[in-house]
Amino acid sequence: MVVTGNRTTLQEHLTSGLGESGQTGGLGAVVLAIADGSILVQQQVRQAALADALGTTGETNVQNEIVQRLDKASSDIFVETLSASGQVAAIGCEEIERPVIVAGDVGDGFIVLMDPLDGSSNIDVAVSIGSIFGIWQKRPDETVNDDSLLRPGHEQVAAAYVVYGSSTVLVLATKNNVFGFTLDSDSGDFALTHPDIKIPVECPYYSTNEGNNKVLDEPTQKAIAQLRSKYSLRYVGSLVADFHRNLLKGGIFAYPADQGRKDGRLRLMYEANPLGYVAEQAGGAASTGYERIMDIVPAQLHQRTPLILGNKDVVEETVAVIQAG
Ligand code: AFP
Repeated sequence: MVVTGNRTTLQEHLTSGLGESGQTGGLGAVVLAIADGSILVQQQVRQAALADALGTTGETNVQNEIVQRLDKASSDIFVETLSASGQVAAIGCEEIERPVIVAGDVGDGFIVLMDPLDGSSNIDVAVSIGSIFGIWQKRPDETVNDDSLLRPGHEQVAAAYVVYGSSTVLVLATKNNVFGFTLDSDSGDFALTHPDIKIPVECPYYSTNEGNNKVLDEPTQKAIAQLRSKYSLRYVGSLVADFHRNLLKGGIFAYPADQGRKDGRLRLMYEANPLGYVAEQAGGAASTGYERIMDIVPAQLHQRTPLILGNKDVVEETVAVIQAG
């Protein structure tokens, strides 16, 4: 049954509604490549057990993490759809050590940094996972090389993520605009279901790995204790799923630095920058605890960062406790 009705499709939105972004068809082609890839990925995610495609490849990635077979499949799918869009000059991927430089002239095309399947450890147990994308415009006349990908988050022109949950939802952020589209699996269209998303002022939830509390420094323990005393805990362990809930319902996500991980756990270019950009366009904020995520000038493609992300007021309160020492 097709339930899309007369809702605006993603394609229609991209044709008419890029609004304040100042972007036109080129960005639209990149977003459609993400949408097309995500439809293939969600099919694989939903059928993985049946197709005997769960489990690991037996390899570790550049982050020294075990590669799941679906990590590899998702990475291959998005590299292919983005490369075929004709608008992408280079792709940085959590699963691939060096950037993929796409052959051919893409004019003023785009650079995409992605985590093709976030939440790998949840794949085998049917818990929500997702894909994350940060999108930068190539500098005019630039010949793209590995260093072209090392751009700060505030230079993103768009960011997107897809949640593979009880429904498949694609959220697209451009300047001051965040829209959510739900996949109608019968028609194959993403239809607008969440227009003009703003993080609610109320903040019912905090999301953090409470098991790490003992290895946090004292100021960070105080900050988490403050969150614990005021809000309900919700923690999926897939950043996309935790962020998506907090974006729609109000909430804060925290994966701070700890004694063993001075640089935090999450990746700046594939997780913190894109979701920080989405949060800011929806009225929220993203910080390391000491610095706005969007202002970090990256030194390495795969670098990690502490991340405090969500309702602006609560991010600011949390950061203030950390900085007070
Ligand atoms: P995986 O992709 O290896 O499952 O990691 C997921 C993740 O990067 C992010 O999505 C979660 O928020 C975070 O790690 C969970 O980390 P912990 O398991 O240490 O809480």
